[in-house]
Amino acid sequence: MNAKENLVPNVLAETPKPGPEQKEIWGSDAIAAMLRALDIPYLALNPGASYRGLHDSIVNYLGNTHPQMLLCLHEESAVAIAQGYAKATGKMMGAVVHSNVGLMHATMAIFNAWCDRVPMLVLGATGPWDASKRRPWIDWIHTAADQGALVRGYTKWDNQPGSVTAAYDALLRAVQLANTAPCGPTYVNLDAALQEAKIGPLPALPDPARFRAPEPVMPAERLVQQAAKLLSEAKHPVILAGRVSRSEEGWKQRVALAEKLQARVFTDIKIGCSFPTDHPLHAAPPATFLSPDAARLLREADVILSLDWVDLAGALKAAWGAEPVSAKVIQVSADAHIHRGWSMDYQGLPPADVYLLCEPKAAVPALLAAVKARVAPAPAPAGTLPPASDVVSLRTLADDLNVATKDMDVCLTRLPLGWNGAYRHFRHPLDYLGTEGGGGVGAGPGITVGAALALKDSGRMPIAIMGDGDFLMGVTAFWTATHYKIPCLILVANNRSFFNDELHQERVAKERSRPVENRWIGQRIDEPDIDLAMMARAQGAQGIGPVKERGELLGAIRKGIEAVRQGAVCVIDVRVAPGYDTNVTSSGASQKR
Ligand SMILES: Cc1ncc(C[n+]2csc(CCOP(=O)(O)OP(=O)(O)O)c2C)c(N)n1
Ligand SMILES: [Mg+2]
Repeated sequence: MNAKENLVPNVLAETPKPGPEQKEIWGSDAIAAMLRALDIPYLALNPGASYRGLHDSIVNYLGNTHPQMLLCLHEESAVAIAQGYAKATGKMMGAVVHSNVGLMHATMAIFNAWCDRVPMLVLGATGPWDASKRRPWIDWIHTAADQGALVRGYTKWDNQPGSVTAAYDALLRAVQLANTAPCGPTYVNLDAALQEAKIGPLPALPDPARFRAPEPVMPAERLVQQAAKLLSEAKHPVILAGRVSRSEEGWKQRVALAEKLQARVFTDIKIGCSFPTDHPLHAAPPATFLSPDAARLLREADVILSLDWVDLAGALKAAWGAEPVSAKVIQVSADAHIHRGWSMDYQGLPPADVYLLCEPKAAVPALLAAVKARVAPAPAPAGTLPPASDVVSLRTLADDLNVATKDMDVCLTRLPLGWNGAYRHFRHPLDYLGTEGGGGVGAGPGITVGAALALKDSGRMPIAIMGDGDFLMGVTAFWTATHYKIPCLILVANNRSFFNDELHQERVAKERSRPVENRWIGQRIDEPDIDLAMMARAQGAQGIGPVKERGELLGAIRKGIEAVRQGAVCVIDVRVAPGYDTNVTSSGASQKR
């Protein structure tokens, strides 16, 4: 390929030796050329014979750059890395998974990416579809009729192209659809025979600029006016700031809209931060479920503006229960375009008195211009926390992290289940990226590595705080970070348990008058106690801990930050006491996930 192209630099010198000049090319060379034309920067992958053709083309035809391969030890990590990258940038990268078995490993992570509405290109492969070309045994077990059915319930589109030019089209469409709001993963399954066919000269590549995702759809002026009138005349307007982009401009526009309306703003810990949590109009610490206090505040609203709130019906139910919702509801969301039969991640059906079927980024500037300024201020009560103690807990971990990162730009790539939204403020759209979307434990490591890849050399330090269960399920993702020199800091809130589910067992035991003290059985990760720092060191990362004393915690975090500044991946095993802050529990964090 043309060496003068403006290529994404290879993040590690995994640069292949050049081979002899070749006149003939192969099907997978053309597919690789199309991936470069589509500007896919990286392909996170675990290898497999079903795509050995494409693998060769990325290495020997493209020179392993733009896209560059990122080797992963598990397909679930490959997809989670692509998710983390998209969470931090809003842009897609690719993941490649081996025919059926690799895709089977990838499914949970694809589901998470779907629920999180991130753009992603997943490439797969199948043993030759033409049975006469199959090698005995292995190609047969790696060929499935309708492989895309494995992921069709949680991908936006899938296809198995039958020729190189059809593959061009499939990739163009897959990228366009994945990037069209609501964003999501798409799956293209590349027949091994198609990849390995000699095709002669490269078929002309289409110009991807002509197949881009559309610009955001603008809301109808009449609806903007209706919504603006409701908001301007409201006594207690509320904004539910939900799924929005990481753009600074969008952040400022939301702040301006809230201030012009003097509207209370709620945010959601399930998704990336959407509004400054220390703003006087911010209503309540972000949480997974509305706390009873937050629900009471929401109930005071007479007009609610939902900016693609993940579970609007659930929030209204928390506030109004079975009673009719007395507030007028303005729904701003394009999400209905992705609502289908298999997955119910679309949540309950909310009422909408005015429905703007568009993204918040299209509606907010229009509303900002159309609303009249309200004067009545609506100061919000600050979130309250129980007093800190000398025990190492999530709370003290948060306190010491806040001290250690004062004046630093940090991106929290992961937070554990028991996190209380009042522990730390978010003041910039990249301060916090939200959760995995689909409730799939084990996503934290991969998402962190993907986000850290996106933030490399940005001056903003990626820091994850994750449960030990989450860490252990996805731990080998950190090898990809050490191998490709992607610095990040991981604080494991290690309560040596799948603790969330201990709370469930406690609840069931109480309900059935059975011994609550048995709640740990089948939940506790103990005897042997796992040395998490050693699991980090085993993969070339730095490992600190176990940190058991409060007095050691701040120093350990500072040491970790310094290591990451020097380019390391660093894991700190923090032995937190089991237990969540009461207002997290009462806000429902212990409900079924
Ligand atoms: C793949 C998957 N398996 C099981 C669960 C059920 N589950 C929800 S939370 C949780 C515990 C997670 O443990 P950890 O990350 O250590 O956090 P902790 O509960 O201890 O705060 C489990 C097992 C899940 N959500 N996803
Ligand atoms: Mg745990």
